[in-house]
Amino acid sequence: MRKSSVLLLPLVFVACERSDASRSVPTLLPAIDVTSMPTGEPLVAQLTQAPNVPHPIFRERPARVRVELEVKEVEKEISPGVRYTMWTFGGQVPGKFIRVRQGDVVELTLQNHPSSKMPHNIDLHAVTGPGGGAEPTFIAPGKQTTFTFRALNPGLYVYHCATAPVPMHVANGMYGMILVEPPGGLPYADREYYVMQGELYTTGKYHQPGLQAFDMEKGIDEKPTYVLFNGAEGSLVGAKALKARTGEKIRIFVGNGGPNLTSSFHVIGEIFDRVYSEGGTKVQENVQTTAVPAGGSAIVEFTVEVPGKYIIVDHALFRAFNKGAVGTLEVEGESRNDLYTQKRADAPYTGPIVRGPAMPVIAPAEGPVTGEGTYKRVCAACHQPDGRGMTGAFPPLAQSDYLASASKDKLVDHIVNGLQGSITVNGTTYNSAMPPMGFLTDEEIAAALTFVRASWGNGLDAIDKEDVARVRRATK
Ligand code: HEC
Ligand SMILES: [Cu+2]
Repeated sequence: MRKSSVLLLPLVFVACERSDASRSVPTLLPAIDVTSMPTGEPLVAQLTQAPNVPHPIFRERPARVRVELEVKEVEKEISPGVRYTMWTFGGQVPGKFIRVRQGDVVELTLQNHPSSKMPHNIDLHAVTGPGGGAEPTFIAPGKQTTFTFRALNPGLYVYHCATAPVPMHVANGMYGMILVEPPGGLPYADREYYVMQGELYTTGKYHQPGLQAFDMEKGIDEKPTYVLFNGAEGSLVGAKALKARTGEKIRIFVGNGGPNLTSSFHVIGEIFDRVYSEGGTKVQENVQTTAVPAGGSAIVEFTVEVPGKYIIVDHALFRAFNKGAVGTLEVEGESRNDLYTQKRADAPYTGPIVRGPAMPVIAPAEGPVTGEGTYKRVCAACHQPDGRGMTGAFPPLAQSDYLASASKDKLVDHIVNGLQGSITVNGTTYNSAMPPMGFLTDEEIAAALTFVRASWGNGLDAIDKEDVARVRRATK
């Protein structure tokens, strides 16, 4: 919660203490000094519209920073054929992204466009001071005003309009985010994006076409017609999808304007390596879904390994499927079958996949790798120690015409990637499945196949581990 002005004094004192302590520890970063005013001409903050984020701040010390935001009431398409008069900070929903540094003195000018019908103001959660700036920024249409605050705490903060009726102004799109970077900034990321969730309460049903009005009853009941990312259905799909390449580290600044719901923010098929929960300083690791409260935020970071389309959702799934809360992240790059295989052709249903004994528990290899050893340890449970298989379940390897005629590469592929579907061995049809055994080393696979090919009178030549390595690479 916001600190009252009574709390401001001890806070400044704590900041001084911290700077004293850091003096004894050699560091490249200057301690945060909030007792003296930054000098020099004010810098003009470059604000961005979602999903873009302003450049990181490399400044070594606090500065005076000028932020200019204009409130405009504009009719927008929120879904194909559905229109709504959004009240915006900067012409879009969510409002423009502001990026400053801890200790900065922010001079914020709020303009209310002459075409507006309502007065508006701004409450920034990054502000220390009662109301977060709401009272000094209250302005009628066609007016502007400036107020100054000091960004004392680092973090990712929501801002919103706080003019009565406040929930209506927020529901109409009056929310955005301000990032206050710690000294030294956040760790490097290849791409940064801005995604903010919000609800819309329309008089018409979901997808009912035409210009929709605000429905106060639905708002009070907390039953939104739409739950959207970045102000419109489809704002993050197709040509507007977020983009990345495999191997890149992605950071998403996630916000939730609400005004009512908590978001269960999730990217399908990804795990957040790091989450700055609630937009604060502590990092949580290996998170599937992060809770983003109304009027709150989270910074999520992850590296994308596998190319393809990742769907971004509020995992309260009716919101994703029936209220619009869907976005996409499209990742380009080399496929990674070692991490994730694509669907193979559908095989006819076969009943229990492996008939006969269940998959044997394979003991770890002991001592040097030999063909016979690997065969006994891995293959013999199904194909039997004498290689004669089991009628109706496991085909023979002894004197197998399939083995004799299949190419070496094909045999290797069967072991690495498994084998299923119908095959005929010595006139008998088997329609079962051999599990993939890619966990075996190249050497083990080569040795086992060489043993099989040389034993039981098969009289076939050796397969070497380079062959296995080549096939493995080719089928990746
Ligand atoms: C869990 C049981 C199981 C294990 C373990 C297993 N196989 Fe198989 N194997 C099968 C089944 C079942 C088939 C037939 C698959 C089908 O019907 O499509 C098969 C087919 C084969 C074939 C082709 C058909 C033939 O008879 O010539 C070869 C070669 C083969 N396996 C070699 C091996 C080798 C070498 C190993 C050890 C590295 C091994 N298998 C381990 C179950 C197994
Ligand atoms: Cu407003």
